[in-house]
Amino acid sequence: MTPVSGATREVRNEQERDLAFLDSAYTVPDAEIANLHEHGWARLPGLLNAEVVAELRRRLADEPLRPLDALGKSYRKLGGNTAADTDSEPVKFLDHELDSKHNQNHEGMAWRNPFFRRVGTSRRVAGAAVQLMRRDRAVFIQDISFFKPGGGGSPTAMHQDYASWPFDRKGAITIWIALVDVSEDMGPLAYLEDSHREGPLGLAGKLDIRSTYPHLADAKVVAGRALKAGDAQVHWDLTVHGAGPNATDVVREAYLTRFTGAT
Ligand SMILES: O=C(O)CCC(=O)C(=O)O
Repeated sequence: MTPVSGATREVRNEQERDLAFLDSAYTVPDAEIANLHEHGWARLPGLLNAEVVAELRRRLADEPLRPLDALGKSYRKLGGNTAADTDSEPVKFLDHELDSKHNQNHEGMAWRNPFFRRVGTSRRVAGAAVQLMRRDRAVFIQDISFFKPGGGGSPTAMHQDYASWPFDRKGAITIWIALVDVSEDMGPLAYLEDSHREGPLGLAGKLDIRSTYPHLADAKVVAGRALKAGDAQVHWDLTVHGAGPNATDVVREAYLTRFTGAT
């Protein structure tokens, strides 16, 4: 057994005290629960405190980034002809490999690292999830980060999560937690209101799903407002969501946890 010095023990005790916040309850306002069920999204201001946010950022910095070849090919159309127009340039698509400003992710930390598991399954975070889902129990699926680079980080195209993480039933939620103060020009997460009432719309990649389903062009874009570090937003697996570009020089850091229903 490795001996632990008094100073080391003191630092550990300090960290434990900071993380004890994770054992505190977060009471989700009824209006936010109702908004999730009626309109597909909710706000959780102050879900995490500064100490937990700082520890998440510190630990994420030690985690490997998800490799590019783990990402689905993406299909934002860059230009070229249409299928009917064979004389002009062939159609070209932008994929993650060609987009130096794409979102960067760390994935599945809680499956291998007890610190992230503690956050994801904490009373604070998982307790909020069950209130939001109006369930007694929920199953923690995974955690993932979304870091949007500064200096023109690419937008996140409007999409549903369901196609990327399909289950035998709908009804999973994502809790998207800001790890830095996010201004409106950094690409905070936005939603198409009421879009959770759509069925599964399929994989969108980098293509805005509204271009495949033109009726969604009329849907109201909601949220997408400034957030403080530790504030969170929530959406269903069928809620269409995306984010604008990051026009600032600061990386837009977000940490996400997903939960699905348990019978
Ligand atoms: O943070 C982003 O830009 C995208 C996040 C996302 O797609 C999600 O929350 O499922």
